[in-house]
Amino acid sequence: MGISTDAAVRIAEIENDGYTIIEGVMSTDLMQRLRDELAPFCQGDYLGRNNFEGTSTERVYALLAKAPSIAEIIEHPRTLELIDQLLPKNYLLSAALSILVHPGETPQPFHYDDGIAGLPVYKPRPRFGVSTIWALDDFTENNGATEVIPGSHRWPEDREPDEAEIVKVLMPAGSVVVFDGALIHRGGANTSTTDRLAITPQYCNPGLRQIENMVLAVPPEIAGQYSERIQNMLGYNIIEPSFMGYVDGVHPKRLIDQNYQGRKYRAELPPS
Ligand SMILES: O=C(O)CCC(=O)C(=O)O
Repeated sequence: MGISTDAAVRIAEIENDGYTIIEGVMSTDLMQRLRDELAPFCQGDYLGRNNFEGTSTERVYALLAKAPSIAEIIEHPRTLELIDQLLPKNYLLSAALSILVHPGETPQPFHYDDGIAGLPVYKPRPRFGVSTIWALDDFTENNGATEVIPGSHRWPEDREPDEAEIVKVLMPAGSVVVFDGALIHRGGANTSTTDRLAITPQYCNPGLRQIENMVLAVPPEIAGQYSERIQNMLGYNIIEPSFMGYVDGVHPKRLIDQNYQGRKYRAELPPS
C-alpha cells in the first residue's frame, strides 16, 4: 500500500529540513492519562544530574515499565507511517522518556540523538535513527521549547551550530515533532513561570544498540502485555537470515509467550 500524500510531504520535509511538526495528534484524554501515569514519578526525585539532563528538569526513563499509555504514542500510526519509510524494517525503540522542564532551566548542550560511540562513522552518513518529541504542554517562545538547527542532519561532523541558526519548535499541546536522528537540537531555556512536559520516543536502525537497554528496562511480564509491534521494538525479535537477537538459540519471544511458535529448543525436537 502506498503512503498518503501528507506523509510523502512530511518525509520530504524531514529529508530536507530534518524535521516536521504534526499538530493535533494526541487526544485530550490520552494527554490526561499520560499526565496521571507520570505524576507519581515527577515529584522532584528525578531532577537531572548534569547540564545535559538539566538540573531543573525531571526525566523519567523506562517509561513502558511505568506509564502504559505511552505505548499509544510509541506505536502511533501517524508517526510510524513516516518512520516506516525512514528506517529499515524491524527498527528498534532506542529510548522512551519524559522530560519535564521547570522554570529556570538553562539551554541543553547542542547534540543529535543517533550518535554511535565506538564506531568510526561520521556525518554526513546514512540515517541511524529517528526521534519524536510529543508536547503535553504548549511549546512556547520561552518555556523550554525544543530548538533545532534546520538542515544540520546533512552537515559534516565537525560543523558547529551558531545561535543565529536556531529555530524554536513552537507547537500546541497534542502535537509531535518528528526528526532525523542526526539533526542538531537541544531543549531550550525555560524563562517562563510554568512547566513544559514532553515525551520523547526515539527509534534506531535494527543493527544498532539501543540507547536504553529496553529488554532490561521493561520486565518481561510487562513486555508480554504490549502489542507484538512494541515487543519487536523492545528487542523481542530476530532479524533473518542471521538470526540476530536470538536467546539461547530460540526466538526471544519465547521468553514472554510460552506458546510462541519460533525455533524450538533442542529438547523439544523429536529424537532423530
Ligand atoms: O527537551 C527537549 O526539548 C529536547 C531534549 C533532548 O533533545 C534530549 O534530551 O535528547
